[in-house]
Amino acid sequence: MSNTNFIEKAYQIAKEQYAELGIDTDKVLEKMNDLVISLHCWQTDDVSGCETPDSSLSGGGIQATGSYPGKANNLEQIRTDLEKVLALLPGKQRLNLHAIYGDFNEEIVDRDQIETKHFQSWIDWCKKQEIGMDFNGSFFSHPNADNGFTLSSKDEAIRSFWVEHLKRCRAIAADMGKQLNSPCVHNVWIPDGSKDTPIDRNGYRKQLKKSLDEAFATEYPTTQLKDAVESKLFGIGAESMTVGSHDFYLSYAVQNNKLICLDNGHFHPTEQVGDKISACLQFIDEVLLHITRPIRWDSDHVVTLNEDVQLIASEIVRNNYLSRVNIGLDFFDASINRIGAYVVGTRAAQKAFMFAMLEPTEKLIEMEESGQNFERLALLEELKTKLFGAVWDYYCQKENVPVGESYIKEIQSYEKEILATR
Ligand code: RNT
Ligand code: ZN
Repeated sequence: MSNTNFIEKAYQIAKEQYAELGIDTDKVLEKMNDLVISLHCWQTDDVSGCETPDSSLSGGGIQATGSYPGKANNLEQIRTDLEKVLALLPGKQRLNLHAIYGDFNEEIVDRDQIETKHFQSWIDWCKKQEIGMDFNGSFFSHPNADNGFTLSSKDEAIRSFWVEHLKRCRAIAADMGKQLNSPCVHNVWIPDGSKDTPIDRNGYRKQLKKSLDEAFATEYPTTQLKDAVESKLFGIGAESMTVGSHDFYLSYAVQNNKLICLDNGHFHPTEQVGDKISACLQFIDEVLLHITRPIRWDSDHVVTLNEDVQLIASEIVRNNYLSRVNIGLDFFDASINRIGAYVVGTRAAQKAFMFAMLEPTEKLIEMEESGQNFERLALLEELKTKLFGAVWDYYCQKENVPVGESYIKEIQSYEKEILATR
């Protein structure tokens, strides 16, 4: 039997199995079209960016570890790699770009000088790929970020430099959204914080609020731009206090009708972002997610299909929140094949959503409401070993991308033919 037939046959059996639970797998495959994942550009080059020929990551508590060969060294290589990634993924994606990835053409353009023209070739690239685009101001790897404070700085020259950066990034993001006919989510994450116990927590938070108010003063239509703010618990070198904590940004988002960005690497280990979605969405219109896998001090390991990610996906699907949740990824691993990291991580997130769509939620709610909690637990456990893999494989086949582990070989050839020559 050919492999294609085998996959179809397995799918037919899975379809019958899920039908017994009242789930129509064909409909689930259609619903997967509603899932759009924003691919972060920064896994291609360990968050180095394109500002100067030798730009490299410094400061800000983001640290890429590893030196696996084949890292992208310029815009062209970044795009070639992203095209490979897109070709190996089923479903729909967007591009999530950081401001340090502009097309600066060997010119030195400081962060308070960037304009849409520096990102036009990216916008055109996205047009060609038929994908939308998201954007991020870059408040790290810069001399003005070296003393630990950016938008919350008490040094007026530094603070206003970063306010200008944010203003420009929002204008550029709105242009991206307008040109691509799809609202661009602009996310603000700053590394600001303190290694040791500070005295004036309040002073820094006041500064941050003031900076955000200034930078957000210009309004753009929501068809072009959606503003998000991202909190963090701690960073390397900022262990004692983070200015932009969750309390700070959630309050800011509620008061100012902004999106809160929930990065599941930015909370206490026993807190679950999956639990926060229905809490936040009672009060704000939309959230942005940075799906990742925190390990000890690191918030950015490659995503795998774990319970954390599953709860996030299940909560979104159960409540029909796909249209109110913007899904981004945030990981960077420099110790393995970087294209492989993307494909493993993105497919893991997609699997979590498909798994969620294959859940008989109404049945489970009925059990819950009638106090049948043993039954609820048992069914949830049984669902884990249903024929989910057969539905996933069939989906990949239908989408014309490598099925199952066969993408490993494709990445190995890409490594031999392209990455090894860098
Ligand atoms: C850092 C934040 C932030 C960055 C990217 C590069 O802890 O998660 O989102 O990872 O902006
Ligand atoms: Zn993040």
